[in-house]
Amino acid sequence: MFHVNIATYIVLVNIFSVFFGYYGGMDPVIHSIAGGVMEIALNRPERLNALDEATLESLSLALERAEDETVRAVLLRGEGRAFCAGQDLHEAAEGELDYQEHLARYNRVVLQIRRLAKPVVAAVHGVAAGAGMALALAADLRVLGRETRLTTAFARIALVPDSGMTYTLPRSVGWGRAFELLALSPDLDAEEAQRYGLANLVVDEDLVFEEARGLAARLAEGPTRVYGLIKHALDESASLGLEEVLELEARLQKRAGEGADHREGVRAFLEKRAPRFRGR
Ligand code: LHQ
Repeated sequence: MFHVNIATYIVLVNIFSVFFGYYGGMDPVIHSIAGGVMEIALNRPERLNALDEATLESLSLALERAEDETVRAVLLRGEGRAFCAGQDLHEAAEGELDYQEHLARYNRVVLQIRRLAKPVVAAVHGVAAGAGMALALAADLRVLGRETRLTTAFARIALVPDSGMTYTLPRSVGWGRAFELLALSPDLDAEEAQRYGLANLVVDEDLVFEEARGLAARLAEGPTRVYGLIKHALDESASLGLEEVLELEARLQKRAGEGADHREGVRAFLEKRAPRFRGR
Protein backbone atom coordinates (compact mmCIF):
# COMPACT_ATOMS: atom_id res chain seq x y z
CA MET A 1 0.00 0.00 0.00
CA PHE A 2 2.84 2.31 1.00
CA HIS A 3 4.58 1.53 -2.33
CA VAL A 4 1.42 2.25 -4.27
CA ASN A 5 1.11 5.57 -2.49
CA ILE A 6 4.73 6.48 -3.20
CA ALA A 7 4.29 5.47 -6.84
CA THR A 8 1.09 7.48 -7.06
CA TYR A 9 2.85 10.39 -5.41
CA ILE A 10 5.71 10.23 -7.92
CA VAL A 11 3.30 10.07 -10.83
CA LEU A 12 1.38 13.06 -9.44
CA VAL A 13 4.58 15.03 -8.88
CA ASN A 14 5.58 14.30 -12.47
CA ILE A 15 2.22 15.35 -13.83
CA PHE A 16 2.36 18.55 -11.76
CA SER A 17 5.91 19.37 -12.78
CA VAL A 18 5.11 18.83 -16.45
CA PHE A 19 1.97 20.94 -16.02
CA PHE A 20 3.65 23.79 -14.15
CA GLY A 21 6.85 23.45 -16.14
CA TYR A 22 4.81 23.89 -19.29
CA TYR A 23 2.73 26.79 -18.15
CA GLY A 24 5.31 28.33 -15.81
CA GLY A 25 8.05 27.97 -18.42
CA MET A 26 5.85 29.32 -21.18
CA ASP A 27 5.62 32.83 -19.86
CA PRO A 28 4.78 34.69 -23.09
CA VAL A 29 7.21 37.48 -22.22
CA ILE A 30 10.42 37.08 -20.26
CA HIS A 31 12.57 39.88 -18.96
CA SER A 32 15.80 40.33 -17.08
CA ILE A 33 17.98 43.26 -16.01
CA ALA A 34 21.77 43.37 -16.22
CA GLY A 35 24.15 46.31 -16.38
CA GLY A 36 21.32 48.85 -16.55
CA VAL A 37 19.73 47.13 -19.57
CA MET A 38 16.34 45.46 -19.34
CA GLU A 39 16.05 42.75 -21.94
CA ILE A 40 12.46 41.92 -22.84
CA ALA A 41 11.87 38.84 -24.98
CA LEU A 42 8.62 37.80 -26.63
CA ASN A 43 8.42 34.12 -25.93
CA ARG A 44 5.95 32.31 -28.18
CA PRO A 45 8.41 30.91 -30.72
CA GLU A 46 6.01 28.27 -32.06
CA ARG A 47 3.80 31.11 -33.32
CA LEU A 48 6.65 33.39 -34.31
CA ASN A 49 5.90 35.43 -31.18
CA ALA A 50 2.43 36.37 -32.40
CA LEU A 51 0.72 38.69 -29.94
CA ASP A 52 -2.35 37.58 -28.03
CA GLU A 53 -4.06 39.11 -25.03
CA ALA A 54 -1.80 37.42 -22.45
CA THR A 55 1.36 38.39 -24.34
CA LEU A 56 0.30 42.01 -24.61
CA GLU A 57 -0.58 42.15 -20.90
CA SER A 58 2.74 40.59 -20.01
CA LEU A 59 4.64 42.94 -22.32
CA SER A 60 2.89 45.90 -20.75
CA LEU A 61 3.90 44.72 -17.26
CA ALA A 62 7.53 44.32 -18.33
CA LEU A 63 7.49 47.84 -19.79
CA GLU A 64 6.07 49.14 -16.51
CA ARG A 65 9.04 47.58 -14.72
CA ALA A 66 11.37 49.22 -17.22
CA GLU A 67 10.44 52.54 -15.61
CA ASP A 68 12.56 51.56 -12.61
CA GLU A 69 15.50 53.94 -12.26
CA THR A 70 18.01 51.08 -12.33
CA VAL A 71 16.98 50.45 -15.95
CA ARG A 72 18.71 52.87 -18.31
CA ALA A 73 18.01 51.19 -21.66
CA VAL A 74 15.67 48.50 -22.95
CA LEU A 75 16.27 45.78 -25.49
CA LEU A 76 13.22 44.22 -27.14
CA ARG A 77 13.62 40.95 -29.01
CA GLY A 78 11.90 37.70 -29.91
CA GLU A 79 12.66 34.09 -29.03
CA GLY A 80 12.93 31.48 -31.78
CA ARG A 81 13.33 32.32 -35.44
CA ALA A 82 11.42 35.61 -35.65
CA PHE A 83 10.97 38.93 -33.92
CA CYS A 84 7.16 38.99 -34.06
CA ALA A 85 4.42 38.00 -36.53
CA GLY A 86 1.89 40.55 -35.24
CA GLN A 87 -1.55 39.75 -33.90
CA ASP A 88 -2.13 36.07 -33.16
CA LEU A 89 -4.47 35.14 -35.98
CA HIS A 90 -5.71 32.05 -34.14
CA GLU A 91 -7.03 34.32 -31.42
CA ALA A 92 -8.47 36.68 -34.08
CA ALA A 93 -10.11 33.72 -35.86
CA GLU A 94 -11.98 32.71 -32.73
CA GLY A 95 -14.22 35.65 -33.57
CA GLU A 96 -14.60 36.85 -30.01
CA LEU A 97 -12.22 39.76 -30.22
CA ASP A 98 -13.70 43.23 -30.33
CA TYR A 99 -10.88 44.75 -32.39
CA GLN A 100 -11.37 48.28 -31.08
CA GLU A 101 -11.24 47.07 -27.47
CA HIS A 102 -8.33 44.74 -28.19
CA LEU A 103 -6.38 47.56 -29.79
CA ALA A 104 -6.38 49.38 -26.46
CA ARG A 105 -3.81 46.74 -25.36
CA TYR A 106 -1.59 47.48 -28.37
CA ASN A 107 -2.03 51.21 -27.92
CA ARG A 108 -0.99 51.02 -24.29
CA VAL A 109 2.18 49.11 -25.18
CA VAL A 110 3.09 51.52 -28.01
CA LEU A 111 2.57 54.53 -25.75
CA GLN A 112 4.58 52.85 -22.98
CA ILE A 113 7.50 52.42 -25.38
CA ARG A 114 7.26 55.99 -26.67
CA ARG A 115 6.79 57.53 -23.23
CA LEU A 116 9.52 55.53 -21.57
CA ALA A 117 12.13 58.20 -20.86
CA LYS A 118 14.98 55.95 -21.91
CA PRO A 119 16.08 54.39 -25.18
CA VAL A 120 14.48 51.23 -26.53
CA VAL A 121 16.43 49.11 -29.01
CA ALA A 122 14.59 46.50 -31.09
CA ALA A 123 16.67 43.48 -32.10
CA VAL A 124 14.74 42.41 -35.19
CA HIS A 125 15.71 39.04 -36.57
CA GLY A 126 13.87 36.69 -38.92
CA VAL A 127 10.65 38.50 -39.62
CA ALA A 128 8.55 41.32 -38.23
CA ALA A 129 5.00 41.52 -39.56
CA GLY A 130 1.89 43.59 -38.87
CA ALA A 131 1.77 44.83 -35.31
CA GLY A 132 5.16 43.12 -34.85
CA MET A 133 6.64 45.53 -37.37
CA ALA A 134 4.75 48.37 -35.68
CA LEU A 135 6.35 47.42 -32.35
CA ALA A 136 9.78 47.51 -33.95
CA LEU A 137 8.99 50.95 -35.41
CA ALA A 138 7.87 52.21 -32.00
CA ALA A 139 11.36 51.51 -30.65
CA ASP A 140 14.05 54.20 -30.86
CA LEU A 141 16.62 52.12 -32.74
CA ARG A 142 16.41 48.95 -34.82
CA VAL A 143 19.11 46.38 -35.42
CA LEU A 144 18.21 44.03 -38.28
CA GLY A 145 19.81 40.86 -39.56
CA ARG A 146 20.83 40.62 -43.22
CA GLU A 147 18.10 37.99 -43.74
CA THR A 148 15.43 39.85 -41.79
CA ARG A 149 12.17 40.64 -43.60
CA LEU A 150 9.72 43.36 -42.66
CA THR A 151 6.17 43.38 -43.90
CA THR A 152 3.27 45.58 -42.91
CA ALA A 153 0.93 42.57 -43.47
CA PHE A 154 -2.29 44.30 -42.43
CA ALA A 155 -3.77 44.73 -45.92
CA ARG A 156 -2.91 41.11 -46.77
CA ILE A 157 -5.72 40.16 -44.42
CA ALA A 158 -7.81 43.20 -45.32
CA LEU A 159 -7.06 45.23 -42.23
CA VAL A 160 -5.96 48.82 -41.81
CA PRO A 161 -2.63 49.51 -40.13
CA ASP A 162 -2.62 49.94 -36.38
CA SER A 163 -0.30 50.18 -33.38
CA GLY A 164 0.93 53.56 -34.58
CA MET A 165 2.08 52.35 -37.98
CA THR A 166 0.39 55.23 -39.87
CA TYR A 167 2.31 57.59 -37.57
CA THR A 168 5.73 55.97 -37.51
CA LEU A 169 5.99 54.59 -41.05
CA PRO A 170 5.46 57.78 -43.14
CA ARG A 171 7.82 59.63 -40.80
CA SER A 172 10.57 57.21 -41.80
CA VAL A 173 9.82 56.29 -45.39
CA GLY A 174 7.91 59.40 -46.51
CA TRP A 175 4.32 59.83 -47.58
CA GLY A 176 4.78 58.39 -51.08
CA ARG A 177 6.28 55.09 -49.96
CA ALA A 178 4.00 54.62 -46.96
CA PHE A 179 0.88 53.84 -49.00
CA GLU A 180 2.80 51.39 -51.15
CA LEU A 181 4.19 49.54 -48.13
CA LEU A 182 0.82 49.52 -46.38
CA ALA A 183 -1.36 48.61 -49.35
CA LEU A 184 0.85 46.18 -51.26
CA SER A 185 2.68 44.86 -48.18
CA PRO A 186 5.84 43.69 -49.94
CA ASP A 187 8.50 41.78 -48.03
CA LEU A 188 11.15 44.42 -47.36
CA ASP A 189 14.60 43.00 -47.02
CA ALA A 190 17.08 44.48 -44.55
CA GLU A 191 18.93 46.45 -47.21
CA GLU A 192 15.73 48.15 -48.39
CA ALA A 193 14.66 48.68 -44.80
CA GLN A 194 17.94 50.46 -44.14
CA ARG A 195 17.59 52.54 -47.29
CA TYR A 196 14.13 53.62 -46.10
CA GLY A 197 15.47 54.58 -42.69
CA LEU A 198 13.74 51.67 -40.95
CA ALA A 199 16.96 49.96 -39.86
CA ASN A 200 19.74 51.71 -37.97
CA LEU A 201 22.12 48.82 -38.20
CA VAL A 202 22.17 45.70 -40.40
CA VAL A 203 24.38 42.86 -39.20
CA ASP A 204 24.82 39.15 -39.87
CA GLU A 205 21.64 37.37 -38.85
CA ASP A 206 23.30 35.40 -36.06
CA LEU A 207 24.80 38.58 -34.59
CA VAL A 208 21.55 40.53 -34.21
CA PHE A 209 21.18 39.95 -30.44
CA GLU A 210 24.86 40.46 -29.75
CA GLU A 211 25.04 43.75 -31.67
CA ALA A 212 21.76 44.99 -30.19
CA ARG A 213 22.97 44.11 -26.69
CA GLY A 214 26.19 46.01 -27.35
CA LEU A 215 24.21 49.03 -28.52
CA ALA A 216 21.83 48.88 -25.54
CA ALA A 217 24.77 48.54 -23.13
CA ARG A 218 26.46 51.53 -24.71
CA LEU A 219 23.27 53.58 -24.41
CA ALA A 220 22.85 52.49 -20.78
CA GLU A 221 26.19 54.09 -20.00
CA GLY A 222 25.26 57.31 -21.76
CA PRO A 223 23.37 60.39 -20.53
CA THR A 224 20.13 58.40 -20.40
CA ARG A 225 18.03 61.16 -18.86
CA VAL A 226 18.92 63.31 -21.86
CA TYR A 227 18.06 60.43 -24.22
CA GLY A 228 14.60 60.50 -22.67
CA LEU A 229 14.36 64.24 -23.36
CA ILE A 230 15.51 63.75 -26.98
CA LYS A 231 12.83 61.12 -27.42
CA HIS A 232 10.21 63.45 -25.96
CA ALA A 233 11.35 66.35 -28.18
CA LEU A 234 11.18 64.27 -31.36
CA ASP A 235 7.74 62.88 -30.56
CA GLU A 236 6.33 66.29 -29.63
CA SER A 237 7.88 68.01 -32.65
CA ALA A 238 5.76 65.82 -34.93
CA SER A 239 2.66 67.81 -34.06
CA LEU A 240 4.13 71.27 -33.42
CA GLY A 241 4.98 74.31 -35.53
CA LEU A 242 8.51 75.73 -35.67
CA GLU A 243 7.89 78.41 -33.07
CA GLU A 244 6.49 75.87 -30.60
CA VAL A 245 9.36 73.48 -31.32
CA LEU A 246 11.88 76.22 -30.57
CA GLU A 247 10.16 76.94 -27.26
CA LEU A 248 10.01 73.25 -26.39
CA GLU A 249 13.73 72.86 -27.17
CA ALA A 250 14.53 75.79 -24.91
CA ARG A 251 12.49 74.29 -22.04
CA LEU A 252 14.12 70.89 -22.46
CA GLN A 253 17.56 72.44 -22.78
CA LYS A 254 17.05 74.15 -19.44
CA ARG A 255 16.27 70.75 -17.90
CA ALA A 256 19.24 69.08 -19.60
CA GLY A 257 21.51 71.97 -18.59
CA GLU A 258 20.55 71.52 -14.94
CA GLY A 259 21.52 67.84 -15.05
CA ALA A 260 24.55 66.30 -13.35
CA ASP A 261 25.43 64.53 -16.62
CA HIS A 262 25.74 67.86 -18.42
CA ARG A 263 28.14 69.15 -15.76
CA GLU A 264 30.09 65.87 -15.98
CA GLY A 265 30.15 66.06 -19.81
CA VAL A 266 31.59 69.57 -19.80
CA ARG A 267 34.09 68.74 -17.03
CA ALA A 268 35.24 65.61 -18.88
CA PHE A 269 35.71 67.62 -22.07
CA LEU A 270 37.84 70.21 -20.32
CA GLU A 271 39.85 67.52 -18.53
CA LYS A 272 40.31 65.64 -21.83
CA ARG A 273 38.87 62.37 -20.50
CA ALA A 274 35.83 60.17 -21.20
CA PRO A 275 32.69 61.25 -19.31
CA ARG A 276 31.09 59.03 -16.67
CA PHE A 277 27.36 59.56 -17.09
CA ARG A 278 24.88 58.38 -14.49
CA GLY A 279 21.60 59.22 -16.17
CA ARG A 280 20.92 62.22 -13.93
C1 LHQ B 1 1.17 32.59 -36.63
C2 LHQ B 1 1.21 33.94 -37.02
C3 LHQ B 1 0.23 34.80 -36.49
C4 LHQ B 1 -0.64 32.99 -35.33
C5 LHQ B 1 2.80 32.92 -38.01
N1 LHQ B 1 -0.66 34.29 -35.66
N2 LHQ B 1 0.24 32.12 -35.78
C6 LHQ B 1 -4.42 43.97 -34.22
C7 LHQ B 1 -5.62 43.82 -33.46
C8 LHQ B 1 -6.77 43.22 -33.93
C9 LHQ B 1 -6.90 42.45 -34.92
C10 LHQ B 1 -5.98 42.06 -35.85
O1 LHQ B 1 -4.74 42.61 -36.06
C11 LHQ B 1 -4.03 43.44 -35.36
C12 LHQ B 1 -2.71 43.75 -35.83
C13 LHQ B 1 -1.97 42.80 -36.72
O2 LHQ B 1 -0.87 42.47 -36.40
S1 LHQ B 1 -2.70 42.24 -38.16
C14 LHQ B 1 -1.41 41.29 -38.93
C15 LHQ B 1 -1.28 39.91 -38.32
N3 LHQ B 1 -0.13 39.22 -38.83
C16 LHQ B 1 -0.09 38.64 -40.02
O3 LHQ B 1 -1.02 38.72 -40.80
C17 LHQ B 1 1.14 37.85 -40.35
C18 LHQ B 1 0.81 36.38 -40.47
N4 LHQ B 1 2.01 35.60 -40.67
C19 LHQ B 1 2.65 35.54 -41.85
O4 LHQ B 1 2.30 36.18 -42.81
C20 LHQ B 1 3.84 34.66 -41.91
O5 LHQ B 1 3.72 33.68 -40.90
C21 LHQ B 1 5.16 35.42 -41.73
C22 LHQ B 1 5.42 36.32 -42.96
C23 LHQ B 1 5.17 36.26 -40.47
C24 LHQ B 1 6.31 34.39 -41.63
O6 LHQ B 1 6.22 33.47 -42.66
P1 LHQ B 1 7.04 32.11 -42.60
O7 LHQ B 1 8.44 32.40 -42.22
O8 LHQ B 1 6.79 31.42 -43.89
O9 LHQ B 1 6.41 31.28 -41.37
P2 LHQ B 1 5.02 30.47 -41.32
O10 LHQ B 1 3.96 31.23 -42.02
O11 LHQ B 1 5.26 29.08 -41.75
O12 LHQ B 1 4.70 30.50 -39.76
C25 LHQ B 1 5.29 29.60 -38.82
C26 LHQ B 1 4.27 29.24 -37.77
O13 LHQ B 1 3.89 30.41 -37.07
C27 LHQ B 1 3.01 28.69 -38.42
O14 LHQ B 1 2.47 27.72 -37.53
P3 LHQ B 1 2.46 26.16 -37.96
O15 LHQ B 1 1.78 25.50 -36.81
O16 LHQ B 1 1.73 26.08 -39.27
O17 LHQ B 1 3.92 25.82 -38.10
C28 LHQ B 1 2.10 29.89 -38.46
O18 LHQ B 1 0.74 29.57 -38.44
C29 LHQ B 1 2.48 30.59 -37.15
N5 LHQ B 1 2.17 32.00 -37.27
N6 LHQ B 1 2.23 34.09 -37.89
N7 LHQ B 1 0.22 36.10 -36.80
